[in-house]
Amino acid sequence: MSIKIVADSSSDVYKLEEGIYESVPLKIITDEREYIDDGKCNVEEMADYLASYKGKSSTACPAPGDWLKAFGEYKKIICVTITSNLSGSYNAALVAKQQYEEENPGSEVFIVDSLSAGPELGLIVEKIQEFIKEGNPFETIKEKIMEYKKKTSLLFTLESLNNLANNGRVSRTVAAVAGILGIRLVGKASDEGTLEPLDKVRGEKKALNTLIKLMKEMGYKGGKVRINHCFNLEAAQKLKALIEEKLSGKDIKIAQTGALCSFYAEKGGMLVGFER
Ligand code: X90
Repeated sequence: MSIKIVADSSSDVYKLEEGIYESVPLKIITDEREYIDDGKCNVEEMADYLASYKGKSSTACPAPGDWLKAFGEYKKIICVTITSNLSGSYNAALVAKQQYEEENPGSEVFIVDSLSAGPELGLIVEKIQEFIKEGNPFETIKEKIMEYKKKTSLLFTLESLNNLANNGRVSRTVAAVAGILGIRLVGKASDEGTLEPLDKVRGEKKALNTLIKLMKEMGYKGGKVRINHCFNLEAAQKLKALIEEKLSGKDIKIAQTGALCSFYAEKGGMLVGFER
């Protein structure tokens, strides 16, 4: 039995080395341009363009048809979406699931609402791949992945929340905190899948130390960490070293955020997904 994993592009996972996987793109839209987050998008060019663009910019989640296309011809599909509290992606996947199962008797689509974004989805996708590789039945994978999800978290540090506020994903009051030069907002994905501010700090060093302190408080014990940064490789590398040194972290990987996460995390932003 082959199982297909499908995730939206908020996961920053565009392909997997092994297994059957497909990423479904979100889009970044301005009055003049449209960027499709398909892993081929030039994120640096997009960031530069947006920095000089004065008009409105927004994003769009996949339509049910986009999910349907990705489901393809598979009998068993596991689908991972960005938090349903900030995007319509989950609902679109749900509509696609109903249609797919109706049109393909015997098929099943299981949807995981990550209640998160970026590297926490990455961890979930990786784990599903692992469960499939181990030869677990579909039913077992469904149970195991929901258990796993309870033990993963997302922390972030953001230098600007302009795009989040302009698109109604965070209140103006929260966004204003990071509007002051040099101030970063440190927060987490809440249990409801919203942005929960935890601290405001000045400077990179303070931000990194705060992340370390929070990871410890949240129960990190040396498990997997995935750091996705928006043009801030140096800080990501420093964070990795700190996690290794202070929290005995071992399996830590660094990646650049894709188009959707880069749009919202903005330059300097960092997303940290980890196992508790
Ligand atoms: O449907 C759409 O158009 C997409 C909307 C996405 C809005 C949120 C994206 C967040 C990206 C920013 C920091 C991490 C926040 C995590 C909160 C759960 C990453």
